[in-house]
Amino acid sequence: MQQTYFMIKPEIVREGKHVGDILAIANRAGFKITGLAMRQLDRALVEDFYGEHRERGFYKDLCDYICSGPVVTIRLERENAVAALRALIGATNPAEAAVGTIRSLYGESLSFNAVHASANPEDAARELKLIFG
Ligand code: FUP
Repeated sequence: MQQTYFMIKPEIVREGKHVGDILAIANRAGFKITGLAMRQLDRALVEDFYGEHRERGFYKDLCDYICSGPVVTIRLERENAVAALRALIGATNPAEAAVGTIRSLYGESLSFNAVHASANPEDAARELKLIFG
């Protein structure tokens, strides 16, 4: 069994209509939810979380956006969880995400793409530690 970090981003939480649908998609794909909380993340934590993007032009806007309201933080467990969840959410840009993926269903744009999932097992371990301690 492998664990990964999944996060439902502020615009979806603010709208309040699709959080359950997104969790159900994960459950139907065989993921077990082993941690779940709706949280307003601290700015410093978010800057650390997205630290690999610190030098990129979109970093400040990305941090502003993730801090703009509560997110749903989720720990998921499954065999091959990291790769399986990345496949389930689809490409970073919803316009390029495969039909039926979470970002194709609920993402608005590259900047507002509904959800986050850890990119690799090292990131999963780091992100789970940051968020769940
Ligand atoms: P992903 O791993 O799919 O979440 O994508 P990245 O780590 O490359 O990017 C992290 C977040 O930055 C994305 F979810 C969206 C945002 N982003 C932008 O806003 N603009 C860009 O050009 C690239 C990424």
